[in-house]
Amino acid sequence: MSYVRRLAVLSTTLGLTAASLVTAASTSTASVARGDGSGNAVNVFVAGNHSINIDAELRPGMHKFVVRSARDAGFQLGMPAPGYTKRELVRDIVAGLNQGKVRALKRFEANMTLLGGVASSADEQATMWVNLQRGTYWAIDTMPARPQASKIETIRVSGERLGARADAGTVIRAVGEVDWARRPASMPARGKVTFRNASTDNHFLGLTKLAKGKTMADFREWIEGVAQGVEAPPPVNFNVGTETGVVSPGKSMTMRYSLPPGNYVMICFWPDADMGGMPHAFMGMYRGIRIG
Ligand SMILES: [Cu+2]
Repeated sequence: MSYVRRLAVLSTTLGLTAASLVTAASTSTASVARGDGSGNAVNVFVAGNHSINIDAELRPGMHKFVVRSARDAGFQLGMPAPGYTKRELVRDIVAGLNQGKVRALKRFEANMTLLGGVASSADEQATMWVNLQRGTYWAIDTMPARPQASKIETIRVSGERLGARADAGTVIRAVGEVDWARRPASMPARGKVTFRNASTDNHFLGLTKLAKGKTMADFREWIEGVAQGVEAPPPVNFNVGTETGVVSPGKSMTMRYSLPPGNYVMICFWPDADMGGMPHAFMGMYRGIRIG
């Protein structure tokens, strides 16, 4: 299950109470980085038992991660703070993200710099580009609700910087605390999308398709209701869409995507530690975007 679906399910079943919705009011400009669009290819395989096969040594610079998996997987890259252990990470994921314990969520966010990720399946590989600085990183499959420390792979990034760059494609930015930049209003049905987190909180970019005949007004009504504990069928199809992994403030990632044309909702369900774990979507972190 993807982040969007898992966190949407979690959000709508926990019966979290919502504060009033915040309206996005910010501007941005889309930009495209120059480059050959390739990057240095790193092949990743996520096994059925969630262990990750990836180069343990990489050089700094732009890397293209080609992720294949034996089944549905959520490849995520992060950089741990010095002293933070994989066991602590697992404990904080279980308590913070799955059980909604705010102290664990805060510990997780204080100790992990998140560099993004991609969802893949047995039928469909995923491709992402991330610019890595020197340091120690962890790669994890976020699919299991209870990950194992032994399945988290360590990657050391050192040595001379590689020169490669990558095309950014469509650039989507998170701004403020829990806002999407107002532009772009549309993006192609396939290509590359860069999620740039220019905000102060962790976020992921979820794109989910509005059901036939449904509008953003329907979506707003639904999510405001859900935030108040009102159960109703969503006006979106959570099975049609895509999402990035989680990206920390000041970081960005790029991924390849291909989606059926239509009207989509850009959304983030990441829990807000300062709001008792309330999903960002309940705080207004959604807006419409035309795809195709
Ligand atoms: Cu968010």
